Amino acid sequence: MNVLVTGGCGFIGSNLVKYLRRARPDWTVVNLDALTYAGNLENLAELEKDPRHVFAKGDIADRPAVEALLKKHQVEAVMHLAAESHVDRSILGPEVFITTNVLGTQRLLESCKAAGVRRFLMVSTDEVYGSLGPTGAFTETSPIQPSSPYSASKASADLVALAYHHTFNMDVVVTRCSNNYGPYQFPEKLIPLMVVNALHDKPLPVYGDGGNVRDWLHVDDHCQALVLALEKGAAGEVYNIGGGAERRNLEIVRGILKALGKPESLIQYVKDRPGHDRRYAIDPTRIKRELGWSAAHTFEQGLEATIRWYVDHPRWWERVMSGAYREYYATQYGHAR
Ligand code: NAD
Ligand code: TDX
Repeated sequence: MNVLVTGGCGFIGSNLVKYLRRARPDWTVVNLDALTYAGNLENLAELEKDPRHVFAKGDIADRPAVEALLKKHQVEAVMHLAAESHVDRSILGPEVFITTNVLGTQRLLESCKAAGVRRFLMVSTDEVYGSLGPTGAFTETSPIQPSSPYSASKASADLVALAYHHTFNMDVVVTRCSNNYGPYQFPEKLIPLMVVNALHDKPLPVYGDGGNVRDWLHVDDHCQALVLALEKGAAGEVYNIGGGAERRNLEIVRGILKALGKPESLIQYVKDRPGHDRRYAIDPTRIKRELGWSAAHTFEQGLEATIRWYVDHPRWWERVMSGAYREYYATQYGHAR
């Protein structure tokens, strides 16, 4: 099968492209990525000579180019991950979130419709459901109540994708997952930011009282769930994906400091994030029962391996944090394909 992955040079996307090459070696993966600050071709350096990974630099919103790409490679299925993904950035500058996540998704859907793509997997987030109190978990029928410009843009995009199913009979499946962690995550998200700061003996900025809860999912478990949803999910349906690992932010930050042998005095409580959701938790009953998915990683082992990965790859995070290198690398490799 020929599959298009959008955002395949980002954190989850690059892990997904590599996962697909391992788990579905006979598939050709076309990777469409605009290489924003969050996209980095170096994440896929090991696939540079792989004929079954085709990189195309481009914007999901560029209808003629995307339609031509889909037709050229006879793409049968799309796994849509390209997005602006960081909540704090959406508070500082919401517009690009609407442009990329909402308009970009709608244009991509149009291109897929025109090119006759058979299935469209929309990768969404549990943040569309808003915030939970101390108990309970999100199910697929929980109300959509996003709090941030980021989550509102993702909610809009996944509703537009479902509307393309109902209105145009497109075969669309939506997944909504909890917080991912693992290698290659840009050091602006909680876990890699805290690891990198701790390694530099810099303060670790904890928002509010550090009591906010996230439900952590290892990126490889997420990738496995995405492939199952693509292959076996029912058209027009939503599947929640959660790792069953609820942790308070402060617990995680303390765990990172302990693993690195750094003092808790590095923790710095800072002004809370505006509109900060208190708690997320996913009820993954549906994907477990209907698609046979379960998480293989325990959080403690996964976190330890992730911390080790950042300790072992300082050149990766130093480079992705330097824009000049990213530009250079794109010129050397990205445009060559
Ligand atoms: P990321 O920010 O690491 O990567 C996003 C990728 O999309 C980058 O490679 C970027 O270059 C690309 N991109 C951005 N705008 C583009 C455009 N207009 N055209 C083409 N490519 C573009 O994001 P991530 O953390 O890997 O998240 C991937 C997807 O999963 C997103 O849709 C996000 O909303 C969703 N998600 C992420 C998490 C998480 O914990 N990271 C949780 C739930 C859902
Ligand atoms: O410096 C920080 N200090 C801090 O206390 C940062 C960056 C975060 N936090 C807190 C805010 C959240 O409660 O840590 C928690 C996790 O924050 P992020 O890593 O920014 O993730 P979150 O806002 O939960 O969103 C993530 O999960 C859902 C992804 O970024 C989204 O793309 C995904 O949809």
